[in-house]
Formats: sequence, structure tokens, C-alpha cells
Amino acid sequence: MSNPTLFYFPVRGRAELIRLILAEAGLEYAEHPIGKDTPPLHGRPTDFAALKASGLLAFEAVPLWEEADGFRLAQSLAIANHLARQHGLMGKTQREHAQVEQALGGYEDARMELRKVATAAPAQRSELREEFVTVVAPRWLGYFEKLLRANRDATGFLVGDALSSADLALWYFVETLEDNGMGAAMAKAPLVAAHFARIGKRPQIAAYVSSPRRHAFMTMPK
Ligand SMILES: N[C@@H](CCC(=O)N[C@@H](CS)C(=O)NCC(=O)O)C(=O)O
Repeated sequence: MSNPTLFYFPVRGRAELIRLILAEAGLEYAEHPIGKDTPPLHGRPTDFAALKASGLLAFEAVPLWEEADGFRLAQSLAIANHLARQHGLMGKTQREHAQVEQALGGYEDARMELRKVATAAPAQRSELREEFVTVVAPRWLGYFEKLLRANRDATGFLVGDALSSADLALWYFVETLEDNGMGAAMAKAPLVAAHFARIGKRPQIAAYVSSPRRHAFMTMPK
């Protein structure tokens, strides 16, 4: 296997921040799509149960990242950080690096809140969704508004004077809200909205997002 390979389901999910980093970095990579009862690819299982049994997954979970020399890494954020560091998307100083990790921690927390809605029992989902759109998401977007304002008066990025993986993570979070019809949560987040528009216009990101390589959006259950 000559290109590094991303093992994940053929959906955006937890692998999408990794893919956005790869797109921005312009790194060639292959996807190893996981399924159920699917045949092996390049001698590796694609069937999830068989992949778990193969011992390739440190925590019996994907995504998994594998490099040409056999180096393997699990945990989506560890993979994202590894690639972001390699490609200059993790801040320019140790302090910026820490600030990028801080923003990524916020992104993970905000995603967790969204996940609570997605995995709620059907009877509770609509109430939770309403609360998410009117209270929870605006609160998290408000935190990101403050981070943006505190960094060069929101004229560029979340951290420092260059794009980092934190910007891509925020972009993906906002895209997920918009795609799921939760755009109303953005009403009091004009700086995040402007940041979303800016990041989405970056040539590598725009090209990736409109490419056939991008996995289709899957709506959250309502
Ligand atoms: N903290 C891990 C969580 C990974 C995870 O739970 N992945 C899910 C798929 S999105 C999985 O493989 N779950 C194991 C299973 O379904 O058996 C990460 O961010 O990579």
C-alpha cells in the first residue's frame, strides 16, 4: 500500500475533520471503506467485525489511519492532530498549539451535545432538538464567537494568523447544523457565520466539498 489510508465507513462522521485536513494539506490518500459482510480490500477486511478481529484497531473502533511504512493510529482527534502537526495546521508556537487543542476540545464537546440529540429516544428527540437549536448550540457558538473576537477582532482565524485544524473543525460543526436544518442556532453568531463563509471559500476546501470524493450528507433522525 503506497498511499496512506483512512479506514472508516463511507460517511462523514468522525472521519470528516481528518478528511478536511487532508484536503487542505493536499495529501494523497486512499480510503478503506468499512461495511458489513463486505469483501476484503488489498488483503485487509472491510467487514467491520472481521476488521475488529484482525487486531488492526487499537480500540476496536474506527477511524484508523495507516501510513505506507505500517505506522497505524486510532482515535479521530489523535489522527487529526498528527496530520495537522505534519502540515502546519496546528498553530505556529507551543501556545498556539495549545489554543488549537483548546478549540478542538470545545468542538468535541459541542459535537457531543449534537450526538445526544441524534441518539435520543424517538419520543424525546423533538424536545431535545428544540432545546439544542434554541439554547445549547447558541451557547457553544457564543463561545466560538468570543474566541474569534479575541483573536485579531475576528478578521481571520480561531488561533493566530493562519488556518488551523480548529478552523476546519468549527467549519464542519456549522455545516452539520446548516445541513440538518438547524441554521436558526446561528442567529446570534455573526462572527462564526462570517468565519464559516471564509473557510468554505478556501480553494482546497471548496474543491474537496464539491468533489465526488466527498461522502453524501446523511441527515440526523428527526
Ligand atoms: N474516541 C474515538 C471513538 C471512535 C468510535 O466510537 N468510532 C465508532 C464509529 S464512529 C466505532 O468504531 N465504534 C465501535 C463499534 O461500533 O463497535 C474516536 O474519536 O476515534
